[in-house]
Amino acid sequence: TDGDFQVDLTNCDREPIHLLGAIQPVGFLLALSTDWLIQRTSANIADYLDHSPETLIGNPLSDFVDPQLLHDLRNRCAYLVSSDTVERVYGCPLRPGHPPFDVAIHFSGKQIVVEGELGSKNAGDATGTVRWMMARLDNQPNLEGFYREGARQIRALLGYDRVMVYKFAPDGHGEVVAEAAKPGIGSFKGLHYPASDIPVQARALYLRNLIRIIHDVDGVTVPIVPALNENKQPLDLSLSVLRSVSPIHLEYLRNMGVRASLSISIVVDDKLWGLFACHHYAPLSPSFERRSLSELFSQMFSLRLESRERRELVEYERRARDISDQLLGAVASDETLLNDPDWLGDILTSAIPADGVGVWINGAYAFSGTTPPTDDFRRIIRALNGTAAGKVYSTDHIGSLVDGADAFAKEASGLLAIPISRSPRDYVVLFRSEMKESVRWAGDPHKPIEYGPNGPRLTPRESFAEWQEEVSGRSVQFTASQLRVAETLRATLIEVVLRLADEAAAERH
Ligand code: BLA
Repeated sequence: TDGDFQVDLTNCDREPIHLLGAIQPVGFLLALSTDWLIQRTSANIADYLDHSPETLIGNPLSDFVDPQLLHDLRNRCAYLVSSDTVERVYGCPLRPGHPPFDVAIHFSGKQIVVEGELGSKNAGDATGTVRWMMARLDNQPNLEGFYREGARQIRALLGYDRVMVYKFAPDGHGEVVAEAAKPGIGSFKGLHYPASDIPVQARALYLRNLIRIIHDVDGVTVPIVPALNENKQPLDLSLSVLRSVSPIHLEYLRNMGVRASLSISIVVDDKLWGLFACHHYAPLSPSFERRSLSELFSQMFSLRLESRERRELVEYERRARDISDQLLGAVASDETLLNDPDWLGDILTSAIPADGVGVWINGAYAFSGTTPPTDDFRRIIRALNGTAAGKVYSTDHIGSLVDGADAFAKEASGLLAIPISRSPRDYVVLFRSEMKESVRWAGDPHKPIEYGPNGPRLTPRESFAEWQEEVSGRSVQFTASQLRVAETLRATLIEVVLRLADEAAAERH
């Protein structure tokens, strides 16, 4: 059963991170029936309600809290419209004369889950804050500035030492594309991390629950009692705001020297585009209200990102059409250009980033940039002839197309082939080098490594070694939009080739 599951480094993807049965020690949790009878509590509940779990369980919540709070909570329940909503009440004392608390409420199955933490000073003019944050974002002329401003705004709001914008690639690995950090702590910008650093069930959860906080990686977690209900089920903590996190992940953060973290999902087109990832080198607990503001900001950031990315794509494809017109125009006035792989390579890679270009026309070949050896190029061409005719073909793993691709993987691991005639087929092929050659990583090989109780795999350097395995023989993928551009270029090149063939035929007669 889930309760017996032992997590280790080989089964990360199966750790039931929503069923760990504990919260972080900065607040309390109550699980109630829909008629507001207490069914479970966090073991520390006496610190908040002056009564032990044994006294509370089975009794109505109304016996133990301020009627005003109960009233507010009942009201909020009406707003729990979807199963993934969490409602919030700020600054409400648990009992008259006690300090104010911030309280979250959501449904977990048929139970009402109430979580509270000591409230803090009101965050001020919340709408004004978000409006100002959005104005700063919208002022940014390009995506790079937009990411950077997003990181800065989150850092200004929450006060973490380091705030990163972490973007997922289609294969699930990620890159730090922007960063705002306290001076003197170095930079992670531009670094890549393996997909396995954030396992699949965590990614799935982060689509439902947009924000998570780790107040202190060394905090002693508080169990929820009873752990199992009468049906032997643990409490599903997917939407909990105090949920304790995987010991494996805590070890990872400790090995990075991080003491507290927070991350907020960036969701574009219903997919997890990336995260705002925040690190602090001491325990840190931004108020619930500020966390909620940062969540709202991230949702607006995501919407803006969606429209910016769409605009950027339109612009990119428009530029690519210009390039294709240029190509047509240039060859029309000087047909020998088509036999010049350097010229062709330059113009094609200005539209589609690649490390090398190979041209195969009428059994003759030419190269520019970093490409596989000639014999391998011939083998690749033969294999390409077995793919669908008249279509652009791409792969990030040439090894799946021909045998023995390991030998030249470093130079060429991925390709995009543009067929430019019918039969026999001629091709222009763009090559991409192996990803592990072309991206950067932090693990400093000169620093001594210290292993934690969960072993070396969780240090950045060892994690990188693992990642090198995962991406061995693979290039950065060609995107859908790059494939569309390649189709445009194919149509242009075919037009050129056909025209040249016609002219050659005319000359012969
Ligand atoms: C979760 N891993 C995470 C999270 C991040 C990362 C951001 C989200 C939780 C959080 O906010 O801290 C990874 N953090 C990174 C990366 C950077 C960073 C890449 O700052 C780069 C700068 N992790 C492993 C392995 C396992 C693993 C091998 O490396 C599994 C055995 C597990 N990571 C793991 C789990 C979670 C996680 C289980 C979910 C934690 C939770 O939400 O409960």
